Amino acid sequence: KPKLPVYSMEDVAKHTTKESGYWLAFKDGVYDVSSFVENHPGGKQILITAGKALESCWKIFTIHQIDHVYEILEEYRIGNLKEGEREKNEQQKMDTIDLFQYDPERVNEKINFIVRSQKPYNAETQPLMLIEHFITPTERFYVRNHMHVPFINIRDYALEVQTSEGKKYRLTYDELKNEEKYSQTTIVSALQCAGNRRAQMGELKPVQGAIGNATWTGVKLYDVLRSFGVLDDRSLENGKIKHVQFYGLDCDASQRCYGASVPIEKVLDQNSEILLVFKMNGETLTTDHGYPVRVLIPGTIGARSVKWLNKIILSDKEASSHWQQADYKVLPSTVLKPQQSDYDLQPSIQEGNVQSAICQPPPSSDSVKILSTKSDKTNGILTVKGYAIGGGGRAIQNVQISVDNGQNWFNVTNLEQQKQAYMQAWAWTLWSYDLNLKELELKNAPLEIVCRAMDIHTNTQPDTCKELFFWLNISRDDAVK
Ligand code: MTE
Ligand code: MO
Repeated sequence: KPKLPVYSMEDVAKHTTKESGYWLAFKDGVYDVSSFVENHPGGKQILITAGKALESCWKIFTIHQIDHVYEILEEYRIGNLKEGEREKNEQQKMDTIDLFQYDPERVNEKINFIVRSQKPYNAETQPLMLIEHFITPTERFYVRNHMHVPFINIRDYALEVQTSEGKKYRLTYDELKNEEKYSQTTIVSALQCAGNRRAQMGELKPVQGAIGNATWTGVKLYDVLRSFGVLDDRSLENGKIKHVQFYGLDCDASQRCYGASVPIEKVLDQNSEILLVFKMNGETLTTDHGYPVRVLIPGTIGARSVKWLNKIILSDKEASSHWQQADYKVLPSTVLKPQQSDYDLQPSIQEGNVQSAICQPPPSSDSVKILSTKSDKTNGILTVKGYAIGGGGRAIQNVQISVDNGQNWFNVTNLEQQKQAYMQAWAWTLWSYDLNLKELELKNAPLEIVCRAMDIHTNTQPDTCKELFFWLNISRDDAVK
């Protein structure tokens, strides 16, 4: 034991900021790791432990990493831990660690977000608010986090690109935004969780989700990969690159990080407009939406648009993550007790399907039920509003509504759509229809209002979302909560 000042855990706990220095305790030592954190990009992970004892973080750092850290630590020793505190730390284990300490403060809760869970944070926009704006304001845009928000020091941030041969390249935030290096693209695109229309599907199985439509600015993934020369014809031809994997900085206790992948064909397709995004609605990405950089894969389910992007890996395999391998798959409804092999047989969901929903009046389930129209204050006019979106850039061709739960249909003529190129209709369609209840002579009859949409390839929605989402696996989400 070196001759050094003696500190208590109370002293250690006071050093959790840049100003006071980052201290931590381990075994019988006290360490000031400030300069380690400043100088080593990988060192930032250790900040989770600032003011704490490493022992209480066993679950975050694997034993291997602890050993590694221990070797480096001795250089940063500033003191000895007070008698008896070491034993207490060893008993304490996980209690003091809050993985969610870097989650941002959230103001949107004040504007009536529906918060499905706090840790991890999952919130969605109320239906009535959703259709108020064609471009969803960022503070109203749904947030879907599977884990905690990671700690990011922008000065250390660099995106890693790994080739199929394992060769690694790095790209800093400034390089990515340098317009002399990469030209920037801005698109309007909806982002939709595969579990959108959660309430409806929730009747079958509780899934979370939501949708929003925003402006995204970034550089084309294709351009970035090309700039590193990693998409050479030889690797493409010999099948070494079949998928592009993305991993976030949000990782669980065993350092398994959120990840997803898309087929290489999608990335090579010049129409696909996959972006490495750093701006949303004209502003720097917010923490919850993936600051500093996220992927946006327009027309594809939200799960593939990885936030807090850390690594891009070119591979002959899909991402190894749970979210690619088991979550976000649709099994045939005939599978009653799904086994892993059932998931293995099914492809991961990529492009979205045709989708539409009623937001006004607020839906109770798949439909809007109005039991009596007798005492309505609408002068006989009931305005029904909602959104529609096609997957893979396929524009919405028409939307229809029915007041008798799908027996008779009216064509919705009032569609708000953005002009977008063929197969690049990433934005949603907002629609509204004035139902003339008097004309319909339905004054006393209960109404069951439903909607449906068709895309330009005449794909339509199934009658209910039952078939489609019955086996959308959500086991991981349950486990996290
Ligand atoms: N990326 C990371 N790193 N971690 C996540 O939990 N969630 C995904 C995707 N990207 C997620 C992620 C899912 S399921 C969706 S629907 C979208 O991000 C949600 O994006 P948003 O929170 O910006 O609306
Ligand atoms: Mo999602």
